[in-house]
Amino acid sequence: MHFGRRLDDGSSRWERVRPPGFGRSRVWRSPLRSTWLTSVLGMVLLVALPIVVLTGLLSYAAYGPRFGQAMPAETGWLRLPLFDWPTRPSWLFRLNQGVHVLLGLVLVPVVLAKLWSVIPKLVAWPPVTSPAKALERLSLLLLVGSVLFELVTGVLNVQYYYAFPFSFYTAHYWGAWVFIGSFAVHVALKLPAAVRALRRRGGEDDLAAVRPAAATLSRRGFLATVAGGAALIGLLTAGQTFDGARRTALLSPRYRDAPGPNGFQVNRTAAAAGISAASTGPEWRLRLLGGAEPVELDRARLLALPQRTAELPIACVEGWSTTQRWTGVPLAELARLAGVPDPASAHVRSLETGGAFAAATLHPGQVLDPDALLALRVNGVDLSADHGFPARVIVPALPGVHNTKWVASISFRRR
Ligand SMILES: Nc1nc2c(c(=O)[nH]1)N[C@H]1C(S)=C(S)[C@@H](COP(=O)(O)O)O[C@H]1N2
Ligand SMILES: [Mo]
Repeated sequence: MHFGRRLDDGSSRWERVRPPGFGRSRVWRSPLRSTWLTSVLGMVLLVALPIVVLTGLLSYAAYGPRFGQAMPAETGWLRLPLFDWPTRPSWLFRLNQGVHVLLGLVLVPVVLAKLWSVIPKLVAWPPVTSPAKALERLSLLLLVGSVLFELVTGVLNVQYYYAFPFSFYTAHYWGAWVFIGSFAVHVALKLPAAVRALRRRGGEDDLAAVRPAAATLSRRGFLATVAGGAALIGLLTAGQTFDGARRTALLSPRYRDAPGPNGFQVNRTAAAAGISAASTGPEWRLRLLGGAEPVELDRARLLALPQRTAELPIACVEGWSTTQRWTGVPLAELARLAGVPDPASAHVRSLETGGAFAAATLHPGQVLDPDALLALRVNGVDLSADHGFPARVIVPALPGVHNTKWVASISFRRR
């Protein structure tokens, strides 16, 4: 494997067509690089990335009931979810999504460090020396491309920055499958060498620089720096899922409603959703559809029905979550009032028009859970405009985005 060094002497034909700049192995002079260092970082990723993948796929399952409708049209034909996402325990989605986002963010420095540690190989010249090498390089291209794509789209989503022209949901999902495939190939190809390098401990090898610069840091110091960066990101993010530590979540700023019972996170305000005060005033009616006749209820009628109170989390796909005390009418009761007591599904529509969050479809378990509510109040007071006044859906373990605010109608489908 001293191929690269010989080429650097400039004796071969390949060397004459070597591109200038970053492809030069003498550009990468850090003496810290070694197969041992790369293997340590690789082992961390080997354990942690499958957890990110698994929680990501579970999140996808939580999003998509198996019957069409709730799935974005582009992915509707792909029925990955093999089961209906449960409603219990109510913190299931909160935990799953918290782990997915937190671990994904914490791993950013580790992924970058690992890429940095193998740069000389990534820019090795000539790029391919055999068909087997060509396949390996293709899998690397897909691996590096997909892991960076997943991290970048994930971070942008968490920061509400929808700069890309495609659906985050679809792109992040397909990117994950490219990653899963290329990751499996990579592990199969590299694990034996990584284990050997870890057994050998230290030592120089073909990742070492051709003309090393003076070391400014030990390998252990480098690993400690990466671990410190990861820990710092974790500390500045984890608070978004713990009500007590909210102030430490400096990396996930969220608009919060005015202090008081409604003073928790808001993803989209009533103003941003185009909800007018007139449409939520005394004229507002909840329409229940799917039975023999449509049923209309105003807010006073809803408040006169038996109320139920439940402590339930709102857990956003972006990783933040918060548990509040919600009070309202059980969805099962509304299904009975509509004349469809045993529905196959419920399609909830918001007053909001357009936008991916203006409607959601619930499966029967999500309608009939006793704590699945059309909430009218939170923490003992009326919902604020930003939290969905006059009424919003709140269902145990349901992804935040499906807890539709400013509900206009619920359409129950018969079995
Ligand atoms: N109509 C409507 N409902 C909505 C949204 C929206 O934009 N429009 N945002 C959803 C998202 S993404 C989340 S996480 C929760 C947030 O609820 P909160 O703002 O009351 O905390 O509401 C959901 N319900
Ligand atoms: Mo959300």
